[in-house]
Amino acid sequence: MSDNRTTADCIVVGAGFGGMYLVHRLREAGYSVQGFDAAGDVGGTWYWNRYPGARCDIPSLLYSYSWSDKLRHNFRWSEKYATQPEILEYAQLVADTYDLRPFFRFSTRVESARYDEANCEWVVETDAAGTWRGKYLFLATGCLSVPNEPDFPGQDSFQGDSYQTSTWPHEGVDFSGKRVAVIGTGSSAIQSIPLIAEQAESVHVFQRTPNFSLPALNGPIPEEERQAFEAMYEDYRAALAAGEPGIEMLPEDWEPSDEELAEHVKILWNGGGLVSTVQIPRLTKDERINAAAAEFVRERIQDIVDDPDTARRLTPHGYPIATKRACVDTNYYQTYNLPHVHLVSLQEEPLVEITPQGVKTEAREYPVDAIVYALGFDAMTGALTRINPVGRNGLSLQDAWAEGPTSFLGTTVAGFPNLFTITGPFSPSVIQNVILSIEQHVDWIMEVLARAREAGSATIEITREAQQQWMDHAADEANQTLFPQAGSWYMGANIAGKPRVLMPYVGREYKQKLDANISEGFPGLVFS
Ligand code: NA7
Repeated sequence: MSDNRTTADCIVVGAGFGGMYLVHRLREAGYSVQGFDAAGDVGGTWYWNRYPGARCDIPSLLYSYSWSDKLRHNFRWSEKYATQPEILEYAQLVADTYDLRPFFRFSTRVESARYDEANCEWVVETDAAGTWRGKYLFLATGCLSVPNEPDFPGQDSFQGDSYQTSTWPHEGVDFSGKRVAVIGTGSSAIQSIPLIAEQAESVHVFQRTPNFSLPALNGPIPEEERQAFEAMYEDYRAALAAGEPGIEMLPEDWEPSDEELAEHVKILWNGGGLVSTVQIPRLTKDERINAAAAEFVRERIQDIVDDPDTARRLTPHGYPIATKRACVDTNYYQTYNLPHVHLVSLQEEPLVEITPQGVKTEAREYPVDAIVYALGFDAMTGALTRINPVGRNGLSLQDAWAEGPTSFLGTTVAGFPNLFTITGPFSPSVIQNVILSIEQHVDWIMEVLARAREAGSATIEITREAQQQWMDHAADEANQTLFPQAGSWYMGANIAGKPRVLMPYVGREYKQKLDANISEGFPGLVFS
């Protein structure tokens, strides 16, 4: 927009799938909207994560908005698990179809935000568009948007090229003839290593914790599968609306014999990826079920990897499967059978420093031409605490969250009136299809705003009591699971000093609770 406005009813931070759907709905409801994103265009995490092999780990047909038939009919996912360029293309189609770009300022970072209590509005400082004021502030900043920056001794002395998977060069990288080190073995590394290995002269992978990875069995979507999905689409949408997962499931109280269990966990190898983990009832709750699934994957690793020592080091132990997000790969374990690909276990030889020539562990120095850091993200709260909104009585979010995040439903925080988070902590967010999580939050927020508009309210705020009740309930649900046993980014364990708490809400009936909150007249929310 080329006007000189510096106010809007609604300020939206983030032009990923959360921000785009929200802006669309806000506009439709007649609010004035100003969005900001530090990226040069829409796409959120898919704008930045351009590393080789970057893909969705949810089937593409499901990783799509369910609110627009127009988009569904105008976009054809080509593969079962879509590539980053294709997902970005989809995001661009969303922006084009609903004319969303004029409502965003790109290449503009929101640096801070403060609630002006006297005027009941948020004051937002940006790096490229000055100061903005808005009645409502929406942080659609994504769960995986703030990179865990490398901080190794000596890293600035490295004379080769350094890359981060999460901020990959737009022009791509050619590793032909290069000796490459990859540090990290999360999803980003597991997706990129097989492709880097296709080009590089040698690859050394520095692994701190082995991950469980499931085969994607990726490929073009067969026409009959596409048609079958179309045929059941309305049922699928109805299931989601009712708060059901919309995928085939066994009953939650399934009590298999050991033989039945051993047979059923084989679905982890059928290409369903994360969906297949959900199709094993109580996988993240029941030790016996989890152990059988974990053992099945361990055996597959032993089958695939030729060198027994490499297989042993690749085999995850010490935490239940799926309590760190399982990875979905194409030829990851197979890649270690290539003679020029080597696995270095940082548990056996801890990393000491980066030298001008390469990577030095306690055992030896590995000379390389390029280092790829695949270290993950300050997940779920990182983007929120970096903006660090200051709410009532001058309390900042960082201070409010010093002992760990707080939230009601993952959408709003006590002490921060008129502020909403999309896929915030204590909502399912990354535990379910995140596009679905986004839609649930935006839809709930629109109901809340409608109520405020009807009542002529200046502020919307959750009470501390209601927030505490939700947090207690979320903790209860978390404690019935195996998730707290893993040092995962779900638990904040990948970032030094971050409070350890299971951030995604893992109860089963989240959508039902959102719906009940609406139908019961928003208990806990104060409209004044
Ligand atoms: P992840 O899954 O957080 O993986 C990061 C990896 O980097 C993981 O193997 C970490 O080991 C490793 N790491 C982090 N810090 C270090 C240091 N200091 N030294 C050595 N190794 C380190 O991030 P991704 O980007 O791969 O994937 C994130 C999500 O994106 C993924 O779950 C999908 O949802 C998509 P650790 O396990 O912490 O020992």
